[in-house]
Amino acid sequence: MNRHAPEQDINEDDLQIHPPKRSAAGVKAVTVALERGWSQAGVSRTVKSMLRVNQRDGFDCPGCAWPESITGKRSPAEFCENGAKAIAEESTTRVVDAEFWARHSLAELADKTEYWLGSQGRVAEPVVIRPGETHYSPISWTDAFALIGEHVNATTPDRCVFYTSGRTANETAFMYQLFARSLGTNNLPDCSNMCHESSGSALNPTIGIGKGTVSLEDIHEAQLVFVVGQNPGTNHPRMLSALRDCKNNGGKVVAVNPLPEAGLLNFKDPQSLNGVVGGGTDIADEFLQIKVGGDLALFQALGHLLLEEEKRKPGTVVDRAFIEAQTDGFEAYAEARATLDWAETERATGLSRIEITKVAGMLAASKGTIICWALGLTQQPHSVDTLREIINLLLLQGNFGKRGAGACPVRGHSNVQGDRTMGIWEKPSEGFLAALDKEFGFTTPRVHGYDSVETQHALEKGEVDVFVSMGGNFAAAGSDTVALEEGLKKAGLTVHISTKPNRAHVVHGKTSLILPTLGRTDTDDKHPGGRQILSVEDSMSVIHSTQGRLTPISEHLLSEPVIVARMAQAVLGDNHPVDWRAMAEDYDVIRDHISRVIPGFEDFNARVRTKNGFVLPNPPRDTRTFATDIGKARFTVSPLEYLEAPAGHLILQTVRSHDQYNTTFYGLDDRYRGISEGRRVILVHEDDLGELGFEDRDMVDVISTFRGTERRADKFRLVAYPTAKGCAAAYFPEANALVHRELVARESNTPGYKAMTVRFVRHGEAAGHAEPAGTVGS
Ligand SMILES: Nc1nc2c(c(=O)[nH]1)N[C@H]1C(S)=C(S)[C@@H](COP(=O)(O)OP(=O)(O)OC[C@H]3O[C@@H](n4cnc5c(=O)[nH]c(N)nc54)[C@H](O)[C@@H]3O)O[C@H]1N2
Ligand SMILES: Nc1nc2c(c(=O)[nH]1)N[C@H]1C(S)=C(S)[C@@H](COP(=O)(O)OP(=O)(O)OC[C@H]3O[C@@H](n4cnc5c(=O)[nH]c(N)nc54)[C@H](O)[C@@H]3O)O[C@H]1N2
Ligand SMILES: [Mo]
Repeated sequence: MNRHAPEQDINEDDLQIHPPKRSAAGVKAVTVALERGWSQAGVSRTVKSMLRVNQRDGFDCPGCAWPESITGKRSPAEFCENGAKAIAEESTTRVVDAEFWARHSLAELADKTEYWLGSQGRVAEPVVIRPGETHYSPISWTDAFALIGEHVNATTPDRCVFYTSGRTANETAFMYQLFARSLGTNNLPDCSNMCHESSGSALNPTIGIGKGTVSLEDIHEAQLVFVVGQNPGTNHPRMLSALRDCKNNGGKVVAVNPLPEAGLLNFKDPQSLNGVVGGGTDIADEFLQIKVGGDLALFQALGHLLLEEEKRKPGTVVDRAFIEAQTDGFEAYAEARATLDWAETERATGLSRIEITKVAGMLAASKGTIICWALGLTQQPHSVDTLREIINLLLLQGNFGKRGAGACPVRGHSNVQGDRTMGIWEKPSEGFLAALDKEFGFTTPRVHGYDSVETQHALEKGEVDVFVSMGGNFAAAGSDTVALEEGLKKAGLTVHISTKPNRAHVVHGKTSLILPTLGRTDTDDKHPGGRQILSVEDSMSVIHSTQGRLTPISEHLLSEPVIVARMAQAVLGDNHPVDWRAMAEDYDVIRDHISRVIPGFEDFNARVRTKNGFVLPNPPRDTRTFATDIGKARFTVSPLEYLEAPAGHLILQTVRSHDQYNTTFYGLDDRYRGISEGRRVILVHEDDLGELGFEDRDMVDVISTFRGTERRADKFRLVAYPTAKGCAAAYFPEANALVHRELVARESNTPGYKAMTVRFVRHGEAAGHAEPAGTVGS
């Protein structure tokens, strides 16, 4: 069997490169969306699903976590191109059934690309593969649950791991964590560990909540919005309408990114006349083309400049009354930022003093500033410091608890934030566990569990006997792909509760189950009380219902809550104090439990059925208070740190293309960046290519270095691209084999997916000499 993941879709001859686009969306976005829908699901399913997405009685888009308006009017088609592709991907009528598994041996599937696997259709029935077998084959649901029961009960709880990807609804997530904790483990790693964990690690101790503090209306009303380390044109397209509205109200936007992403520059709203025939809206008033990892230096410099301006014009920039009353640590912060080494700031950021000073002027003049960020800031060794520096900057001007101001981590998966609220976390708080104990009458474990990186270490050491995956594709999403796959194969049993086939199904434990489930778009009505609804939480803490309307493609699919309940019954037996069956039959029973365990969910069943759902309490936003251990918000002081590649090397970051959802691919067209029919590319600044002795389109092998060890991934095309100098970009997950699993963000343990040090050799050549690499501090 193939030891390495297949080299995805190299298509050496097909790769096409065009100049990057300077505008996002437009009419093309709608035509692409509809074409993808029709080809996957046919016209009637496509129309049915498109009309229900993000509507008040419809389903939550399985794409991103960007909110819908709860006060304003919704357009009859509240979708975007990439939301539409996510729906087409799920509502496909292609099926992966017994015949498929009989036709393709595992050895054959191991050589297929992720794109091929995902394109085969929806998993239609439960299948199993046991040691020595060459093919997956059908298994009844009853036997599948019995098999899980046998494996879990043959080992200890600390050797079982329960992973969650962020599409899981609130009700399922609550049952799933309850199951893990009933068993006796907090081994609940999730995709959030690899995503916004750094945001939570920075926000909780400084502002007393691990979530953003703005609403959608705040974005519309802000005087200044920063969009940092984020590619909204592709990953959160509906955010562009919010930024457009902000600009129409007189607001300004600053984009900070090493890549000139199309959506940051201009937006053509396909739902407005100007977007269809006009020039669209220019989004960024200032574009800071920063070096990868330079943001801490930038935010420190901005803090310094604001303090200087306050000295010049006392009482005009810094919100002294707020700082005095509501914060701690200002003096130390002001002292640390009193001086600045401009030469080092320019080197760290790749930006000029003039550019930075201009943006500081915009900040000083703004009475309401929002800073939005995503993964460009969360996946580097010093990420938590960078995010704390953002909080410093916001605190300085009192940008909490007032309209048009606040912190806005833009979350990824459509319910990743809700899953955390429901207790999917390896480090639960004592308050949460105590509430569970009280509700269910037993004692949940207090020992912290594994996060996703720790899970990877445990898998490699052979310390995991059972790995259950609620959605997701851990094999492809994690770092150090080759070692991770070897680790997964050591598990006694892997269980994948999935909608589509993926790499994790092919590199599996000694015994492996694939359990097919309903998706967001599917109706869920096989219950004594009839059709059930579920709920989700968006990036701005709004909880609302979601219900699918499409007929499931197979009669063998079970809903996620039913799967969790039956798994729990099989493992824990009939005398367990939790009534799993009642929850599976009627989701109101789950919501009643949640309403008694989790603050903010009082009267959940009634409120989830209101027109717009409800907003969770958020002290910084609602009352300008901070529920930290000291009852105040905290300024923090971090030393300057940035990424600097040694001679002959570049800093490599990984991004999503316009045609993918994490590890699933909708197609091979990264339209805005002008790259199509090939994903194994590395985008490099023209000058760097020359200095390194390469040319555009050269085929290279890539070597990453970390603390003297190397990882290698072969056959990438270099592409001359207008990225910041000294930095390169490749696609996730093709480049994951290059991420050493010990390269992580301090405190959050999030993999350093945007912080690799790499060099290139001509394809097939020996690796050459490694040089030490790392971060620079002063
Ligand atoms: N269509 C679609 N939508 C999605 C997803 C998807 O795959 N497809 N994924 C979902 C998920 S789970 C998530 S978490 C989000 C991800 O949303 P994003 O965070 O937008 O995703 P990435 O593609 O990782 O883009 C990171 C951006 O940060 C920039 N960047 C990289 N390094 C730095 C740096 O050091 N500093 C700065 N300032 N910028 C940097 C990159 O150039 C890029 O523009 O999107 C969600 N939505
Ligand atoms: N190099 C690099 N690596 C990264 C990142 C990066 O930026 N760079 N980003 C990281 C981030 S932000 C994230 S969130 C992770 C993503 O990691 P995951 O969340 O684990 O990965 P996905 O690709 O989103 O999972 C896709 C699979 O989920 C299943 N699925 C889809 N919908 C449903 C559903 O409704 N129910 C169930 N049960 N299953 C479903 C399908 O089988 C599909 O194959 O990757 C991380 N890895
Ligand atoms: Mo994510």
